[in-house]
Order: sequence, then C-alpha cells, then structure tokens
Amino acid sequence: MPDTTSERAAAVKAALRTQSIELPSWAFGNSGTRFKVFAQPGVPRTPEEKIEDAAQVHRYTGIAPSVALHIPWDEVDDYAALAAHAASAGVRIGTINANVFQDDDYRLGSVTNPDPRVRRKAVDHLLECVDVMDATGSRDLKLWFADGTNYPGQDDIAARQDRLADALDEVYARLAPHQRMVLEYKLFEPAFYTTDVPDWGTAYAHCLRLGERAKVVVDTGHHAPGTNIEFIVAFLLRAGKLGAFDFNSRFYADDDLMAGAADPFQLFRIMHEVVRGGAFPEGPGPDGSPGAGVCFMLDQCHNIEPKIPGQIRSVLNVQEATAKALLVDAAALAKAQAAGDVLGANSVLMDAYNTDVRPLLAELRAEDGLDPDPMAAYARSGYGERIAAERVGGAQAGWGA
Ligand SMILES: [Mn+2]
Repeated sequence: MPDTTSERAAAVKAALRTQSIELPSWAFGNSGTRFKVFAQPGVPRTPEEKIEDAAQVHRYTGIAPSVALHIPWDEVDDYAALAAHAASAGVRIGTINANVFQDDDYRLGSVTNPDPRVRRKAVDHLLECVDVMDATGSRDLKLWFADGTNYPGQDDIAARQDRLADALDEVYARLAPHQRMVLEYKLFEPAFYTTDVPDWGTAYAHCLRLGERAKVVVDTGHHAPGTNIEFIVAFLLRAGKLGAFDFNSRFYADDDLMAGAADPFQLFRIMHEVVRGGAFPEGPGPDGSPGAGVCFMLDQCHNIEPKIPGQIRSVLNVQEATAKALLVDAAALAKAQAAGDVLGANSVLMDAYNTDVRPLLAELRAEDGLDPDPMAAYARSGYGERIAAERVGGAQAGWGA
C-alpha cells in the first residue's frame, strides 16, 4: 500500500472498483419465521420480478451485478431466457442453490435419508440443478443440507456420512470443468441432535476428498456463539478451500439479518483475513495459480424491513468493512507482528477499523457516476411505490413459492 494518504485512498478505491457482491433472489420475496410470514406490498411474483428488484440494488450500489437463484423457488421453463432477462436488466445469474428440504419425502433427510428411493430423488434434484447451471452459465452449485437427526439412536451417524459422500461423488462427477460445487455447513436446525454437515471441518473433509472444484461456504450465521469465524476464513483460504460467503448477521442463531448489522467489527475482521489471504482484490496466487475465486454473497431474509433497501444497506455494510480492511497498513502490521509488539499490531488493525470510510465511499461513487448516498437515491427513485402499485394480483414469491 502506498504511503501518502491520497495515494492510499486511490489504491483503496481502485480495489473497491473490482468488488462484486452477489444477491440472493429469495431476499426479495416474503419471508418470516415459523411464527409468521409477513406479506409486503410490491413483492415480486415471479423470478423475473425478483431479478428486476435485484437490478435496483446494483443500480444504486454499482457492486451487486449478480443474483443467485434457488431451485425450485425460481423454477422457470426456459433458464436461458431468464439469463437473457437478467442481462437486459443489467445483472446476471450467479450461483444456483439447490433445495432438498421442502418435500414431505425429506422428513428423515435428503441425500442421507435411510430410504434409497428418497436419496435417489434428492440426488436427481441436485443433478437437475447442474442442468440449470448449464443453461444459465452459472459457475457454482451451492449445497446446503437440512439433513440430520433429532434423537440419539434415530439413525447411524457414520452411515449417514457414507450416504452423503456417495451423493456428493455423483454430483461432483456431473460438473463441467468450469463448474464448482460449494458446500455449506450449519451447526443445527432444522435437525436438533445431529446435523450431517454441522461445521467447516466436515465440509472441508468432504471437499478435500472430492477434489479441486469442491469448496466450503462460510455462512456467517451458521456457527455457535463466540466462534472465531475469521480463523475459519484464514484457514480455508490458506488451504485453497474457501468457495463462498453467505453474509448475514446473527444475534442468537440463524437470524439471517442484514450483514454488518449485529457485529460490524466481526465483518471487518473477516474482510481483513480475506484481504490478507489474497482473495480480495483477487489476484493470482503466489505461485501464479488462479485466484481464490471466492463468491461474496448475501444470504438474508428481510422479514420486517423493506427488502430492496435492506439489500442496499447490506451491500453498503460489506463495502464499508472491505474499505476498512483495505486500509490496514500491512507493512506496519507485519513489522509490529515480527517485533512481537502486541499493542502496536493491535493498534494498526484498530486504526483501520476506526476510520470513517463513508466520505471515501461517497467520493468513489461520485467519481463513478453513482449517487453518493445509495439509500437516499433509491428512496427518491419512487421504484418502491411503483412496484407496490403495479404488482397487484398474482401470488407473491415467498418461502415455498
Ligand atoms: Mn446460507
């Protein structure tokens, strides 16, 4: 990083111009808890309308050019046409998220179900998702399994791992050379006793066995309280096994709140490891190998707040944390660390975190022809009022839609 303040600011802005954050299509549909899903006016009724809403987030932030789909929530007859629709809206289709948890057949699990018929059905769905990727040009297949057990003795823990491995093998073998599988873990829920992919170690072990194109997804809301997530990020990056983030905030468990809302300092610490690990800005590895290729995605639900501004706020929070991470004086940090200067090293990190980067980000947007205040610009645009007036009739998208 250059020495003078203005050179540093220019370098940070140049790096930030390469940032892209993927949006989840489901964030634009209705969502809630097991107690109530609240409907909001103007909510999309089709995958096309979800993509149009996502395009608004990109329009005002400039750094959210892709939308992840969820199959079957975003099922359409013609995925190539959907990809063309996305392109005409100014965005593209990103990760394909599989869903093997919303069918009565999956009561005892999907790919780990004791019944081979159900396992076959689940794997067939995952293979269909790869067909979708072929049509949309997507790189990543994201797998999250709700599989697990609720009671000791309910099923054979190790046998379920065998079934999981068999399923992953079959899907991995189906991927084209440019496609990847990214495996997400979650501590608990909906299973309450064992979860078949509960932690990064389990995901890592399966990915390691599968090969180069299988990588781990870190969903920031999927850990036990107090877990040091940046350690996991550092470890996976070092091993070349970090595939993607699902950013969201949690106060208690899997809360799916806006990224950076609960703990902006944690988000900064994560982004510091990302920058340190060479995953952003992305460049070739030290040995000239291809970049880390980490997909920076949001996975959130906006149960009570309006959805498009909720996504804009989250994107801005990730951008702010990234800007602060880029401001860390790497040379000063390395020097303090090498000298065993505990307080000095900590100060270098805290100086960056405590910097107000909002003026720099406003300047960056103005230079790039964006409104310096994306939240205000969206509110002024009248888009929210327009969709509320126009999207009348039809069934609103939401969980299970
Ligand atoms: Mn997730």
